[in-house]
Amino acid sequence: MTPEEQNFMRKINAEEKIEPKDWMPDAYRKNVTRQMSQHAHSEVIGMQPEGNWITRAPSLRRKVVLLSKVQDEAGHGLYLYSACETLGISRAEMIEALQKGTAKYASIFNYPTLTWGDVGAIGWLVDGAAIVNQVSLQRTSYGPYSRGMIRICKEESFHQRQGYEALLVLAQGSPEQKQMAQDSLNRFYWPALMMFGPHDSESAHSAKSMEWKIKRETNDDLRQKFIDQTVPQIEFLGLEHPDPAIKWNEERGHYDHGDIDWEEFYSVINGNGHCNRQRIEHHVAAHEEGAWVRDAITAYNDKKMPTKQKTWRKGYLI
Ligand code: BYC
Repeated sequence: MTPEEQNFMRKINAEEKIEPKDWMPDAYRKNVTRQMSQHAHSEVIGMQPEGNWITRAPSLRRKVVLLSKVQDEAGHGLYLYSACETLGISRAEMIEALQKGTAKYASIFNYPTLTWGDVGAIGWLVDGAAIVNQVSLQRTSYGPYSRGMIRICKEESFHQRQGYEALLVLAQGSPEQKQMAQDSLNRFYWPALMMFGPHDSESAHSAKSMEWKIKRETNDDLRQKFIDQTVPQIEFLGLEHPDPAIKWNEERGHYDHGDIDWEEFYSVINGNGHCNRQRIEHHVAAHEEGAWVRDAITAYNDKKMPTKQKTWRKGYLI
């Protein structure tokens, strides 16, 4: 190992954060950029399924809560894009990769939101799964990512609670409302488990990401945590568990569970989910509609800032 590599590994082993100006292996930079930019894309694309219900929220209170949550997701995307830019990639490049399909976003957002119950299920299950993952990522080795996660987790816990509460009201309502809650649980439970990624044995990036402490817990370990915490939540709602194989295993101290449909997972991440095309088309349209805002910011910046400080490219501060 070169002295630079030795110092990098010393920091990783000593739980010191890697900061933007520190030396880091190219493969580390590439891997954190990949994960963090895809995380940012997930936050931004993730606004669409819930945004679909803002105009149809069942009460003013629900509408205000949902608006606030969706705005939070935009904020999470912005923190993460900014944190990712510290690695030397511009926001324009990240967005181009998303729109061209070379960068992924969480598979869950390619499922449609058919009923109001789905909005509750997203808050409860999708944000709930995201929290399990992101609490672990608070200890990621890249400083800006770790600090971003600490802030994001605080907001996510409100998201999870509002979703669970919305489903609780449905589950305690009329038989039709309870059925709506059950149907949303049935459709979102398995895709929520897929959010943790493939099995560890199939995960291309896990070994290196664990060694470099980019990831602190493996896909399967985090998924198991989520499965375990969800069982009593389903019981409290008085709903049926969508997995008939779910069973407490005294010896393991965890729930055993049925198999995930990995064919479905790979089909969705390869672009063939219900909504993949719609999500990207919508993002492209919104991005084009917003071009005048970026142009206006660039023009304002050109006018106001001394030449030396001008660090804008294609409408983004870099
Ligand atoms: N969906 O080697 P692996 C939110 C890809 S948003 C799509 O295990 P890794 C919210 C993976 O990228 C919060 N793709 O990868 C927002 C890789 O492909 P590439 C979202 C997936 O990175 C709005 C390949 O499969 N949270 O909460 O070690 C409203 C091999 O996988 C998925 C995050 O983004 C998937 N589910 O581990 C509501 C967390 N799984 O890049 C809520 C941050 C895997 O080689 N990300 N792939 O083309 C992570 O923790 C990790 O990236 C993952 C995957 C655990 C997801």
